[in-house]
Amino acid sequence: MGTPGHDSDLLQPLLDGDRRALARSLTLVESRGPGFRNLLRGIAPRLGRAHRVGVTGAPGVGKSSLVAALVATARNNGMSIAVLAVDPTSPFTGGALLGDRVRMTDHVGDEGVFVRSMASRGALGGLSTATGDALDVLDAAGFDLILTETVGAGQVDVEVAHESETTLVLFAPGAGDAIQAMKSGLMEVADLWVVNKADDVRAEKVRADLVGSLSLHEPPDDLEERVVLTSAKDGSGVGDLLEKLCARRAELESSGARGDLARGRIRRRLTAAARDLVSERLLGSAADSLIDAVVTGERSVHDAAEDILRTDDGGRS
Ligand SMILES: Nc1nc2c(ncn2[C@@H]2O[C@H](COP(=O)(O)OP(=O)(O)OP(=O)(O)O)[C@@H](O)[C@H]2O)c(=O)[nH]1
Ligand SMILES: [Mg+2]
Repeated sequence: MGTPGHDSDLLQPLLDGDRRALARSLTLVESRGPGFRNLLRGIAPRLGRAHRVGVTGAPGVGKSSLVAALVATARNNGMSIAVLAVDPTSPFTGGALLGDRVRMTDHVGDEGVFVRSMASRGALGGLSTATGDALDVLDAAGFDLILTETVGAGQVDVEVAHESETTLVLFAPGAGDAIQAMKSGLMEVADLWVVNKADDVRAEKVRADLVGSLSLHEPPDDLEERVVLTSAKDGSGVGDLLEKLCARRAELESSGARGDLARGRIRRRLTAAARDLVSERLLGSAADSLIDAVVTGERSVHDAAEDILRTDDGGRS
């Protein structure tokens, strides 16, 4: 079934947990290679198992270190875990991400851990589309937890947060700035706020300041609960954070909010996918005659836009 050649053979091994098939599936989907639509169609009925968690925060707050600590803790609790490191600036696997990988060497040979970096500048179809598709592939591969680390640069993090069910925003003494995070809209998308580097004596003050500024915007009842102190260095608080993640997952499930989140994600992705298709058509020669029609005053821009939507795609998909 499907396209001739080897890519159609990826689906079953991917669903069976084959890690080579997983790596190749991610490459296929990222590069929009032949058969990528078939693959995504094939995994569609198998989605929804993984808890999708975004991890963000200013450079140097300890995102990668905390991710590594969460991986270790999750493995000790028998959970399988995938890490997707999204770097919007690097056209290839940059130095920082390489460093992130090195910290994961403890888990080499462990089938329950999978680490992948995504250089999203090269990703066709835009960052959120690429991230959403990659998360689907990882979900279909059967992981309990998927952590997506982003660089804390603003819009990218917000986009990735929209692809996540739970978003952690990290702070740390001496690095990062709560006010900056407020400005970039990250505070609004956070579900849990993490003050990392709790081994540093200044961490408690960062926590208190954070609770103080959050209380201006957030309902006060569970605020203290949603601010978590961790040290990726000595591991303190990491178990507590994982417990909170598991509790939130259970709560999302039982309240029905998880389904609503999925619908919200799908609405965004559908919009993006439709926009991509329209953009593709605008690159095609059919657009030239429409442009001519607008130039000569025969059509308005808005009429021409509707014409594009009516254009037959020639059975391309
Ligand atoms: N004392 C202390 N240092 C930490 C802790 N977590 C991380 N660090 C240190 O902080 C520095 C930055 O850690 P990373 O994990 O690379 O931070 P990051 O947020 O991933 O950084 P970028 O990916 O560059 O944005 C490193 O030198 C870490 O060793 C912690 O809990 N306590
Ligand atoms: Mg990092």
